[in-house]
Amino acid sequence: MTATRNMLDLGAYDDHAIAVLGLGVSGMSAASELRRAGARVLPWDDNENRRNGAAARGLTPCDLETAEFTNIDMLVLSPGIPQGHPHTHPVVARAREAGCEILCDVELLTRAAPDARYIGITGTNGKSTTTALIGHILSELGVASAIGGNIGAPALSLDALGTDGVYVLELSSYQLDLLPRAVFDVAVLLNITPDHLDRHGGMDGYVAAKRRIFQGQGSTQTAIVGVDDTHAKSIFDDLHTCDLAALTPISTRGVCAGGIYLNEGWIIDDRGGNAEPIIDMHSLAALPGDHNAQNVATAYGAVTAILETTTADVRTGIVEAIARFPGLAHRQELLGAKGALRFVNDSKATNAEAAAHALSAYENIYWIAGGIAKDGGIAALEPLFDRVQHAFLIGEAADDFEATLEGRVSTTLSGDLANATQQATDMAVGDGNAVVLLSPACASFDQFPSFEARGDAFREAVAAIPGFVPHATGDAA
Ligand code: UMA
Repeated sequence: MTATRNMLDLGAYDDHAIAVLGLGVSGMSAASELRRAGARVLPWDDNENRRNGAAARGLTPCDLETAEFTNIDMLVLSPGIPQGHPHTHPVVARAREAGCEILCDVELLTRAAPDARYIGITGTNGKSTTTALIGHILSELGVASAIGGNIGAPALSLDALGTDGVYVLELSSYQLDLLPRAVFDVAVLLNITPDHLDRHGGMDGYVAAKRRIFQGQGSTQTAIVGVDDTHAKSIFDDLHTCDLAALTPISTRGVCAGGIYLNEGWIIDDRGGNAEPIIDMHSLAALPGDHNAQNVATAYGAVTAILETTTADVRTGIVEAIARFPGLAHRQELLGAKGALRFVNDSKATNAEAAAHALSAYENIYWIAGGIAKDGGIAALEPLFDRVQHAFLIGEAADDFEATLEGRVSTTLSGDLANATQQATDMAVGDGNAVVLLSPACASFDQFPSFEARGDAFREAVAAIPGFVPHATGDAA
């Protein structure tokens, strides 16, 4: 039996002329849902294959570079399409000239379901884990909820939730630039470090995009902000001038008055001024490292804010749900163990900065790395090399990585992932509390179609190891 979706009501767009530029994940979903609601959809993509794909699904492409925008009600833009830096897409320029409203699918969701509640999560790092964790906690507490946005499920593919429902949306800086009116009941900014600078014309533009998550918030809305980096901290300081229901700082650097913070391994809630210990981070095998403490503290803050309660029952429910969170696939995902030897899949780490999180989280590491390196390779990871017992190098970057590691870490040129997994296991078994860590610091495309395929291949290779026991969710070993 096929499950039926509880569709969003987009009836307000019946017979409206709506241009949709970009027919990838978000654009195709927006075009299909709007057409279903009776809108006259004008879909376009610069890539001919995408246009043909849309045509095969009954959406007739319309060249928006020559369309008359004065007759078009709105332009739904895919987040990846530039609208200022490094250039303005010509269709965006035409729409602007004609005064046509430009927005993204997330804005349409907030307009289609105005009575639902919204948690928006942004930040340079950790937003997918935090989004998934909040969604997981709400669902374990029995709250109708759905997660989507940048994490993968496009906003208009989500179910209608009704007035008690909570949408938990991961928002990229690209999407935040395309939200003219959306207001989040709980808006979360985890952190800001340089990223996507080309697209925002530099750091100021990037920070300004992140700041937009708090736009329109007032006395019934909550802002939650990580205060451990200077950019996010300065936004936090600015928000003091706003009349908010609550402004909560998050820190992993010890006591943070009035906030939620990590101190001596525990998440402490000091919003009520009584420094209440909430959860021991050491008990969360699927969420290792200080960056995950930031994600956990933030998720706890967001859930209690949206539920407007921290009663003992709710707190216990949240803590139990966090303990059962399996982690996200391919992001420091604990696959399981052979005896004391753990296997961690961090295939999503496609650059050195991402791999740094995993290398910081463990101490006795048998490291599988390589693929197609980014500029700078793994040189920036040098302060973490002491944690690596041996590196097993794969793919195009293997020789360069071997040169960087020379004199610091012993290496094996393993060639491919299957060899690397076998060799790392053989060497690491019996070495106390060791970890075989796939955290490649590289793109996967030399040997795999995607980082997901690379992580899946690692999962399969590990599952075939005699004596391997998969990680049971909630097992805090
Ligand atoms: N296109 C054009 N002209 C252009 C540029 C792109 O026609 O000048 C077309 C492409 O041919 C393609 C489509 O636009 O067909 C792609 O649109 P898109 O890049 O916006 O990507 P989507 O497939 O719609 O996926 C988007 C998000 N992608 C980006 O923001 C780049 C996905 O985030 C998100 O999961 C998805 O919507 C569902 O909401 C991915 C991402 O990489 C994970 N995000 C960036 C990040 O996390 O760093 C921001």
